[in-house]
Amino acid sequence: KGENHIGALHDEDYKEKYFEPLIDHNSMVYDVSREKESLNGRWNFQIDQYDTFLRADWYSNKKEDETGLELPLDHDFEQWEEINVPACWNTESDKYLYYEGPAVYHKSFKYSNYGEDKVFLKLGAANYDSYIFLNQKFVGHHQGGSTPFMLDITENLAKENSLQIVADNTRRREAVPTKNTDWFNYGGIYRDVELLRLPETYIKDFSLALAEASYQKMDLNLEVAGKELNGEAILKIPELDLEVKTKLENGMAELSFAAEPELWSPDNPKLYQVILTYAGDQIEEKIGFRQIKVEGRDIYLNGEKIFLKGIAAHEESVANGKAVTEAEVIENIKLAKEMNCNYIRLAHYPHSYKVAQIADEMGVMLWEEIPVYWAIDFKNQRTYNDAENQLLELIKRDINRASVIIWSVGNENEDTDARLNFMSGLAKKAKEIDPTRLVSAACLVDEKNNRISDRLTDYLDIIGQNEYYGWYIPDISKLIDCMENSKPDKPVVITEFGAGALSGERGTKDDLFTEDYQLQVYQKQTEVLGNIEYIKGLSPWILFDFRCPRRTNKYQKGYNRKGLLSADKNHKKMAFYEMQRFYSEIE
Ligand code: GCB
Repeated sequence: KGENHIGALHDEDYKEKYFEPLIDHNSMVYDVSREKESLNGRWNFQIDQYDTFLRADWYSNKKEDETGLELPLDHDFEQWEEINVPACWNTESDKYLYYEGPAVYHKSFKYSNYGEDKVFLKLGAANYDSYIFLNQKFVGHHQGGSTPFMLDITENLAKENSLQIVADNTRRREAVPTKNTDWFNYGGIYRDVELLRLPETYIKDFSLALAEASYQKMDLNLEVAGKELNGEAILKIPELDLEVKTKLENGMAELSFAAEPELWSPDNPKLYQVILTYAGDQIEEKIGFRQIKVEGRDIYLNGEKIFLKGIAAHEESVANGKAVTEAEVIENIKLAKEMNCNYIRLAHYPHSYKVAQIADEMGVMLWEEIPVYWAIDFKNQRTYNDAENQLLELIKRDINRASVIIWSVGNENEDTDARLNFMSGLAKKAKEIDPTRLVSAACLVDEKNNRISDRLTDYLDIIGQNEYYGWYIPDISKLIDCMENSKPDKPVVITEFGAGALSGERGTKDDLFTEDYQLQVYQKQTEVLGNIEYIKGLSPWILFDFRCPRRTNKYQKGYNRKGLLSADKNHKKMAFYEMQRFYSEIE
């Protein structure tokens, strides 16, 4: 904009005016198994509390006025301190632990063309708003703190490149999630930053899954972009001796063909190497095939009734905050398996793409969720658009992961008309885009009538039900009444129950925040829930303790202590073994 170099803009709408439009799911290129170049590493970093980078055009890096006289710049990208990318700034230095707001990242990189036609910049995730500037130009703004996004930077690239990203984790009323949540608001670019080079014509998107209600047929959906939109695509699955061809029309193709793969399940996480070729472009990826469906009050995996033996988990580690490593993901899945789980609820926002990839390999089913959490601004159309975009970015990312069986459109929202409209819209969207999975949401108990009842459940395949009998509702005998008062016409998965316990803290069965109290709640919960016919799964709250500024008593000290393990995962609480026992005995 350039009209005000000191950034004393009198117009507080500067973001909407100058830093739109938004980058959305339409700009994503399916990239899970594609080779990319990493821009991870050390970046220059500066907290920018007053948003001066955006207000005062720091990105233009204008060093002289029109007459050639030197301007007094308030920034010096190359001289700023260095920080790791990906990482949460909170865990990088104590001085950033509680910082919320804009911060600027700077990186220089070289580029030369190797014959590619297009180059995309990809961010795995940055919380919550990201503003991207390349070589003194604004190139895009993305909203949403946990989903990946891409932008075509082909036209902006030079031999020597100067890249700045403003990551702003300010909590906002109209955002998704909104201001108030029960987890820690980490900041920064906390997943990979990468470059993707593509040929003139490239595969933009594809999904491959068993056709509805069939074990002998697969459906391929394919979208290509670029110059050649009417050519022929070839799909090979060498292990099945399979090769099929399909002709594209205007860049799109849908194909059904005969194929009888061995089925993916937690006990047999079979994956096939799939090779998709179009024009000069090729994708090779490991994909599993399975059927998940609901009939009456049952959930079927590959035609067999299943019980979801689960546990809920946040994406967090003491060392890395939300920037969890592959080793930490593997450790979490191993812990769940040790508890005899076949399923994990990834609460309350999209976790790293690594989780679904590793879950495919290790054999565990997943619930994936978007952060439509608590009191969202349900009447706001922009909020809806943001939520839907996060949902679509997540679905596009994980569409070919057999481990993902459920899309959740939110958690614990009051049953109002505006909320029903908003969340049923999301549920319908998920069904429309992806008929191969189930849709759910974690609902609240109707406390007045003490029963399971929520208008949203009409739009869900599985009723996700949170309940805290024995904790927020101390009288645990009400749990039986609640279950008996309810007549759900669908399977119910108890998406949360739990109790807080400081690791190692002992006491009587009545002493809150002790492991003994927590154990007792788990014993009573499993005793009741194990005998309710319509309950087809559990994911107690939660695998390990997690940081949360709302929790300040002497046991909590900034942590939610409902974990079955301590936050450092070094200590298993007694209730861990109760769940382990319960799951080992369930058919
Ligand atoms: C809930 C929320 C979860 C909280 C939990 C608690 O119902 O879904 O995000 O952390 O309760 O501990 O209160």
